[in-house]
Amino acid sequence: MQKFHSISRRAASLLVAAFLAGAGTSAVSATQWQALVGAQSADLGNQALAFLPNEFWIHAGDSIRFTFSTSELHTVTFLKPGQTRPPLNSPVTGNFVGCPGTTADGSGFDGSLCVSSGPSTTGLTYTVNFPSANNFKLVCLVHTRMTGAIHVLPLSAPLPYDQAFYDRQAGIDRAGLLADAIGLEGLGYFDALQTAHEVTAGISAVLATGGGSETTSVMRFLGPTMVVHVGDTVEWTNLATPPFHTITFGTEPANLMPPSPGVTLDPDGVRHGVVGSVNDSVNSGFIGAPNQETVLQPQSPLDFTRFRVTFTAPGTFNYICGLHDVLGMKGTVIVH
Ligand SMILES: [Cu+2]
Repeated sequence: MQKFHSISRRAASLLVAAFLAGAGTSAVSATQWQALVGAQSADLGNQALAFLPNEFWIHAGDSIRFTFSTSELHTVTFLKPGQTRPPLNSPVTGNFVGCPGTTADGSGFDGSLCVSSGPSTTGLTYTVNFPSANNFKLVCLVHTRMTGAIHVLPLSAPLPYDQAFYDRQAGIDRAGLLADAIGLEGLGYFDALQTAHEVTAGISAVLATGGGSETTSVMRFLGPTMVVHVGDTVEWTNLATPPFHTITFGTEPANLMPPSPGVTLDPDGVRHGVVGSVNDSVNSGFIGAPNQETVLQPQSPLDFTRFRVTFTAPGTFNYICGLHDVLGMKGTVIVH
């Protein structure tokens, strides 16, 4: 009797131990990590187009909750490896393209099906789960030079960093990118001073971490207040690598990408418009330097980086960047 008691007690304690061990393992896995999407200055003019941080090492079964933090639009997107990057909006409908489309908050990504949020701003979050081990590329469909890397490791692998480390990384990156933007503002202003009647239409710089690229961008028209005479021509130059900007007078067209009818090309290839009344609607189209040279790809054409406007009547002419006026990217030309 005594002996039986001790065997059953030992069996019972072994059972309890096995149960506790089992419970321990499942409790260990599934962590929700936190990341920020973008950062901005108080006046919204300087934007960090970056995932903060833009590299994670996590376990299979974990998830990442992305918190959108800017008035500038961004997406959280995981394309399938090799999937063609879609345009942000359909040139036909103007609607967001995406995977196509968006996927539900909390979707799982394992590389077999694209996962994407819609274009989002401050206050929205988007969570992605990672059920299986692999290394994945994170992109934003609004900004080409804004990427990241998610390393999903098997449960048995130790993780190199904790959330506190990622928060510090995000803070350092955020501060660095916004500080760089202040430096770029000075450069953009200085550049505009080099020639008469010149405005810098945004300036940016692309940087990188081990996880991918990030862009710091000044979403402002920089340069002295533009006061000119009837017949004078003002020139805008976009010093940003992305993003695009526009110079838009009057009514904003539904599709900002092409220049408005009546805009011609100067012999040096620069788009040129004429404004003769405050009721005139003239749009530069997308101005910027998106094309990068890529080995084994056809050489890309020269970019439309500038826009010129001749003013044929006196008045005060307000204009906007049709893409970033929500961030305060606006200007005025006074013509005497
Ligand atoms: Cu973005």
